[in-house]
Amino acid sequence: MAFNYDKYLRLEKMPTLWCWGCGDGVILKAFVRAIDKLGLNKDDVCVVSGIGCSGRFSSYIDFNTVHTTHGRTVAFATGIKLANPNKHVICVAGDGDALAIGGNHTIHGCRRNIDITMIVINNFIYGLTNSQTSPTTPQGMWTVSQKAGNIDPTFDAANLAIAAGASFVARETMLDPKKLEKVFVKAIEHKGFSFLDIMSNCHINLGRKNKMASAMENLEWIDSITIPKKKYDELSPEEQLNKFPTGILKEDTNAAEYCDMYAEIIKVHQGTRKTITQNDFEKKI
Ligand SMILES: Cc1ncc(C[n+]2csc(CCOP(=O)(O)OP(=O)(O)O)c2C)c(N)n1
Repeated sequence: MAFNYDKYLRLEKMPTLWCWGCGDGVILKAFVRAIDKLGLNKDDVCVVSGIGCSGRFSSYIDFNTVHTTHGRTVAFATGIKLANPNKHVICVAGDGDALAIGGNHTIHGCRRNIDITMIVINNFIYGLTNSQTSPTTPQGMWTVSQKAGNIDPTFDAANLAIAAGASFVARETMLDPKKLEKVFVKAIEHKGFSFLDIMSNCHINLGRKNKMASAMENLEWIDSITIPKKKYDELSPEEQLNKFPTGILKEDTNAAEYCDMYAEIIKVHQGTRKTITQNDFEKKI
């Protein structure tokens, strides 16, 4: 039986504003299928997005949604989650949104290990605002803010999240929607901060200006820079250069989660618990 997308979409908002061939639509479909697979009630899901093409995500899906300011998805999501610890709170942000203006919020979300899923739609550029350099733009690429070629070293978003303390970190590309669906299911099921680096195309504002004029060419490039983690680990350091491993890169199911710790703080203030020591939240690794 055909999948009933209508159940989850705000049809009155269609067609989307996304360019023809944009990966955002593929990611949105995989996301909706993951929510369906998890059997979640629409009212138990809250999607928080920022500003950017990716920010439009929250407009098109019929869950609780917040279309907030640029870079602030994790800040809003943190408040929502602390007030509603039983809801599934999911941030969707572009690479600029999540790693440039919002980089600070992102690392502290990871550090706190709050039970939020963060989907970074990484198209390697500021898409909505026409091609400014983002933290994931590869060096040498033409951007409107670095017309002689980007000289800024590229962030590995997943490595950043791992180092900052996220307890679940994965990377996939929009080339394989089935894999996307599976990793969304895993990330949402995971208790703690789950960070997903989802590589996607922007052939209009990255590709066209960097010899990848069609969506297909842009996707072939993404395919050429990604490699399953197992194979990546077998490469020499020289071969690993400028390549990104895909799959689940970190999964720690024992790390203390922020809402759980916060619940204990409430007990202290309510007088039902005496105090809290550092040992109470030590990671059980
Ligand atoms: C505080 C603030 N600064 C700058 C902007 C302008 N702005 C809007 S979207 C955007 C970048 C979009 O790039 P990204 O976050 O990577 O998302 P994409 O459009 O590629 O999905 C910028 C700089 C803004 N809206 N608000």
